[in-house]
Parts: sequence; structure tokens; C-alpha cells
Amino acid sequence: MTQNPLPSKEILLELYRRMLLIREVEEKIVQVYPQQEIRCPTHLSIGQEAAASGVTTALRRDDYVFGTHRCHSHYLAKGGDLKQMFSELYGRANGCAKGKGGSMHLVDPSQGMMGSSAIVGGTIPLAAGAALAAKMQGTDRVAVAFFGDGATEEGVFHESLNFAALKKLPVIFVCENNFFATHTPLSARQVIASIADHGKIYGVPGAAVEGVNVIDVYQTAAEMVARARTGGGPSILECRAYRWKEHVGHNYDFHLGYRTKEELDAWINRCPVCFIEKLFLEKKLVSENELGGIRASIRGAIDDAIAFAKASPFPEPEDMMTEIY
Ligand SMILES: Cc1ncc(C[n+]2csc(CCOP(=O)(O)OP(=O)(O)O)c2C)c(N)n1
Repeated sequence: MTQNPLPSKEILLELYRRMLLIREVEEKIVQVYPQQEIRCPTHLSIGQEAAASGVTTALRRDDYVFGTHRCHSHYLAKGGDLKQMFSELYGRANGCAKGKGGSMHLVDPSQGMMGSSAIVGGTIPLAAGAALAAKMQGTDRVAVAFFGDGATEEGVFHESLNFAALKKLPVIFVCENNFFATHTPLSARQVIASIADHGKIYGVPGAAVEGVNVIDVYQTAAEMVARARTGGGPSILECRAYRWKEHVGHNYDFHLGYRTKEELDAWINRCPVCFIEKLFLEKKLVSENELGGIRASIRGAIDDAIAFAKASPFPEPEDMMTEIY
């Protein structure tokens, strides 16, 4: 854990709220997906919530975030609208992508959530581009690209690091290293000790943190954001955590043989949400009652959002070709 003093109670609560929102939304998806009303492929981040929560809490609302195919966490943590998210998952016209994008294309520019893409590595150069625009416009906005470890094997990741370093762009490259690209372990794909080391050759400083410790993620991200905002250029942040569910879908996948239940159990013992709940109780910062209240209010908002989505209309056939740029 970080050597820095603990963040304020207000920040700790914010880190917790964002993680819990992601966890509760995705647990609800696990519950409702078998009803077959959500028809889009859905990649869950259960176990990985600390990366999105920690990084976005270090950002301002007008900073830019770009997500991946596993983007529920990025969208929710950056303040994306819950009703529009569920409408999108249910394919409804008032979804955040008009019901035509689904789970992998969540977007809410009003909150700086600029978009997500199913193309692995596809949003990394977009974040670099947003950072270039922010710099050219003379603003102090910062851009963040979230991506998985698999994306570091795409050429565009390396091109973006190099370009961002060259132009000293205010961009943070955040790798959610869950040790697998689909079913292939990182150890079978790269010999490098840390994903963050990829930055070295391009002159991009980096750090690797335990992506289950939201405080470490937040504090490391906050340093990188402050540096980027004041002209110090890009950084790379590696957050190591574990995807609890299968690559895509709401089930477990031990039958595939590429990982074991014992491995998952070890990570469940390091649950990022429990970590901060434990801290609150041990340090008597927040009571069980207060935690229960936060959980209840999130659950209520999720139920409302699902009811809203289900009562919403599907897109009309004549709208199929609109919003295509
Ligand atoms: C350019 C490209 N190549 C391959 C795929 C197929 N694909 C979808 S997800 C995925 C694995 C991505 O792994 P990683 O980047 O580590 O993210 P994670 O799924 O672990 O979050 C692959 C290969 C794709 N969508 N885009």
C-alpha cells in the first residue's frame, strides 16, 4: 500500500461509491442477462473496479476518458448516465448511443466520457488526439485512455506512446492488466516484467500498482494527472487486477482450462470493494449503517434505470443509418 497519508474521507467515499456502482450494476447484469432481453455481448469488469474508480476520481469532469469493449466501469466512474446506459444495453432508442451501440460503445460527452470501441487498442490514439486538441486549444484538460494488456500488442499503442512523448501531450495511458487477452495469458505473449516498462523506450514514465487497491490507484493517477495538466507530458499507469467472470458474458469459465478456480479465489480474497469497506470499518471512518445506505441508494437507482429502459421504445427501422459519421 502507498506510503502517502490517506486521502480525505470525502475522496475515500467517492472512490467507494464509484466502485460499488460498477459492482452493483454488473452484478445486476449477471442476474438479468439470462432473461435474454439484453442481446448485446457484455464484458464485465467485476474485480477490476479500482482502476476506473481511482483514475477518474483524480480527474475533473471536463477531462476526457476513452474506454474499451469492457467499458461499463469507465462510463459509470466518469459519471455516465445510468438510465441511458441500461437503455443502451436493452437496445432502446434513448440509450446513450441511441440503442445502436450496445455494451461496448458507451458514451456520454457531457461527462467527458468520449466513447469506447470494440477494436482492441482503437481508442488509445483517440485519447492522444484529444490531448493534442486540448493542448492546441490552450486548455489544461487531460485525456485518459483505458485499455487491456492485450492492447499493448497493437502497433497503435506504441505509435501513440511515441507521439504523445514527442509532443508532450497531457494523456495518461491506463492499462488494466488482468493477465489475459481473451484466454491467452500474458506470460505466453510478452517477456517484459511490467506493462508500464513499455513506456521506457519512448521516454514515457510509468508506474505499476496493485489494481485492487483503489487508494494506490487514485494517488498514483493524481500525480500523473497533475504532471500532465502542468505541461509535464504523458505517463503510463499499469493497474494489476483480475477479471472474475468469463471474457465475455456473465458466467465463470473454469471448464475452459486456461485458469483455475483456486486462482480466482485468491483474487476474490483481495476484492477491491471489500478492501475499502474494511478500511472504513477498521478506522471507524464510516459505519456499517452508512455503507448499507450507500448500497441501498445505488440499488434503487439501478432498479429505476432498468424500469426506465424497459419502458423505452426501440429505435425505428428508418433510423438505422442515422448518426453514422
Ligand atoms: C483489433 C482487434 N483484434 C482482436 C479483437 C478480438 N478481441 C476482442 S477482446 C480481445 C482481448 C483483449 O484483451 P485485453 O486487451 O487484454 O482486454 P481484456 O478483454 O482483458 O479487458 C480480443 C483479442 C478485437 N476486438 N480487435
